[in-house]
Amino acid sequence: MSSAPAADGALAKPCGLLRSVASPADLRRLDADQLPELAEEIRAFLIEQVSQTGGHLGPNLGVVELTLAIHRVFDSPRDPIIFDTGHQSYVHKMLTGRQNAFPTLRRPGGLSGYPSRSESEHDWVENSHASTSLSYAAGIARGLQLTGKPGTVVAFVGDGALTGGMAWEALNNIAADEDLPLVIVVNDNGRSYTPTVGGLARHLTGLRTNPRYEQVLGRVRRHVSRAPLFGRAAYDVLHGLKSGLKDVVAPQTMFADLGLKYLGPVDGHDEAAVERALRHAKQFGGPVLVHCLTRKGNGFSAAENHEEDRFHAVGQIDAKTGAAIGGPGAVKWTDVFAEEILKLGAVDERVVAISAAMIHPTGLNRFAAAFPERVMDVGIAEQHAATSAAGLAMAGLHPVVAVYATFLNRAFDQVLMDVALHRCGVTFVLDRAGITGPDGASHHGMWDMSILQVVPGLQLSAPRDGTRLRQTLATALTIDDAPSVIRYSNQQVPADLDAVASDRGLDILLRTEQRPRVLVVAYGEMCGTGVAVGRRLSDQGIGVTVVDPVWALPVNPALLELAGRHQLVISIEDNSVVGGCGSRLAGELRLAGIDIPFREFGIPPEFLPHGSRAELLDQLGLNAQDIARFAVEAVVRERDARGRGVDSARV
Ligand SMILES: Cc1ncc(C[n+]2csc(CCOP(=O)(O)OP(=O)(O)O)c2C)c(N)n1
Repeated sequence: MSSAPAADGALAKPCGLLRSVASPADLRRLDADQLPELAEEIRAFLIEQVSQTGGHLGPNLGVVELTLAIHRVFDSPRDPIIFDTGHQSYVHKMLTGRQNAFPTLRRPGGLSGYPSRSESEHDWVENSHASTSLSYAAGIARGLQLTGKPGTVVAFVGDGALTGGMAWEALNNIAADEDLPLVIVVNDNGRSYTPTVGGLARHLTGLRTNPRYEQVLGRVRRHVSRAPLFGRAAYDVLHGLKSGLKDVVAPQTMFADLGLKYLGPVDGHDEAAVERALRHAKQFGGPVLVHCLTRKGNGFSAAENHEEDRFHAVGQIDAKTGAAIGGPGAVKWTDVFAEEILKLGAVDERVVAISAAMIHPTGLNRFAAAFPERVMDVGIAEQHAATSAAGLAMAGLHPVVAVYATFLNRAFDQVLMDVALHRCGVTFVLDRAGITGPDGASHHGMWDMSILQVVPGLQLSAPRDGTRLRQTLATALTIDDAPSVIRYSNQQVPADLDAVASDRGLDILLRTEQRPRVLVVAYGEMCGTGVAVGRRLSDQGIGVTVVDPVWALPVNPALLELAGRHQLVISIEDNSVVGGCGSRLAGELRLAGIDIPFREFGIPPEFLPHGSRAELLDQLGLNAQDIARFAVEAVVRERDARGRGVDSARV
C-alpha cells in the first residue's frame, strides 16, 4: 500500500506530544499520564485543520480517547480496525502517520475524508455506506482463523450505524460463533445527525441516563482493574457482577440475550477506563461488544451546543466561535425541495415523508416541524424506508422517501419488488445525485439512473431547474400506481432555463433555423451544458435541436419520433454511461427500428475520486467544449464521406 498524499502548500504543524506520534507504536510508548495532554492537542489540531478544510468535525472530536485506547490495546494493522462509515477516522489517520497531510483533507488529490486503502495499510475498508463494519469484521476474523493468522479484529460502530439492517444481520451471525476474535466497539453518542431514533436508541438511552447504574459501574471498574484474572475468567467476574446489577438498576438484556458478551457502559472520554475494558475484551478471545458513551463534538462548545447536528459535517468555520465563514450560501436544490414539499404537504394530507436518519440534510426539516406526525425517521435503514413506504401507500397515503442518491442502492430490491411490483405510489427524492464532490467514490450519486432503468412502471425525472423541480414534484405526488423518482445534485440550483417550445411533454430548449442535423438530449442539470453544446454547433453552421425530456422514464415516444428527424443523437447525463438514460434511449430507438448514429455522454463506469463537481466533470469531458468538438467532427466526417460518395458515417 502506498503512503498518505503529499500535502501541497501549507503543511500542518503538529506541536508538543502530537509531533512525536507518527505511528501507533509511538503512541504505545507514551505514559498513561501523558494521554490527557495528547488528547487535548489532538482536539486543538482537529479544530484548527477542519475549520479550514471542512469535514466531519463533531464525530471526530467525540472519538479521541476511544481511538487512542484502541491503538494502544490493539496492534494495527495486524489487528485490523474497521471504522463503520469511516467519517470518524480522522484521529486514526493522525495516529497512523498522516498528520501533515491534513491541509489537503477532502481536496482533489489530497487526504480522503474516509479511510482509504491507497493511503495507509492501517485502512482496511473505505466504503462510507453505513452499517457494514460488523460484516467486514466478521469476515476478516473468520479469514484470520481459517488461514491461521494471528490478530483480533476491531469493529468500530456508532449507535446510528447500529440501526442499519446489515448490522443486525451481522450481530446475529457473530453471536453464534463463540471463538471469533472480534471486538465490537460501540461509540454511543446518542446521535446520528440528529438524535438516533428507535427502540435500540431508547434502550441505549436507558443505559446512558441511569445515574445509579453509573455509580455502581464505577465500583465494578475498580474491582475489575484489581482483579488478578485474565481472559474469560476476568470477563465472567465482570459479567457476573453486571448481571447481578442489571436487573436492579437497568434492564440490559438485549445484547446478552442475543448471545453476545457485553461490557459497559464505559465512559468513552476516560481513556484509561476504555483501555481497561478493551484489554479485557481482547483477552476474552471471542466476540465481545464494548459499549462506550461519548459526546459528539466533545471539547468544542460550539459543536457540543449545535442543536441541529453537533457539527456532524461542517464547511469552513471560525475555529473559535464555530460560525460559518462566508454568508448564507446560494439557494440549493435541497432548499427548493424543502420549500415545495412543505407547500404541497400543506394542501395534501396524504403526503407523508420518510427519512433514513437524514431529516436535515435532505431538507425535510421544515416539513417535519410543520407536520411532525407525518414524518418518519426510520434510522439508517433505506431498505426498511422503501418497504414501509409501500405499506403507507397501501394504507392510502402518498409517501415521499428522501435519501441521498447513492444510498438508494441499498434499497434496490425493495423499490423493485415491494414498491413497483405492488404498484405502490411512492415518490423517491434523490438528493446528491451525480458528482457530489469531496466525499469521494462511495458518495457520488452516479448509479441511480442505471439501476432504476430496469424497474417496470417506474417514472423518473431529473429536473433541470427550480421551476421544473417544483412542477415534477407536484406531478410525482399524483402518481399513485407506480414508484416515481426525482433526482438532483448537491449544487446551487441553476437559473431557470425556459423552453422555447414544448412537444408532447418534451421541452425544446434550443432549435436553430438551419435544418436540424444533431439532436442533443440533456438530462437534469446537464441541460445547461446541452444548450451550450447546441450554441457551439449552431455557431459552426450545424443545425441542432436541444431537448429536455422532462420525464426520462418512461421514454416518451415523442422523443423517439423527434430523434428520427435528426442524423446524429447525443445524450448528456451525470450518471454512469453504462445503463444510463442515454443507453436506454439508444436501445429504445433500436427497438423502434430507428437507426441513427448515437453517442452517449456520461460518467465512465469507474470509482471516481473526491474533487469538485466542476473539476471532475471537466476531467471526464462532460463539458460543452468537448462534447461540441465530438459533434462537429462527426458532422465534418460525414460531409467528407458524402463528398467522396461514401455512405458509412451517415451523419
Ligand atoms: C447507508 C447510509 N445511509 C446514510 C448515510 C449517511 N450518514 C453518514 S454518517 C450518519 C450518521 C452516523 O451516526 P453514527 O453511526 O452514530 O456515527 P456518529 O456520527 O454519531 O459518530 C449517516 C446517517 C450513510 N453513510 N450510509
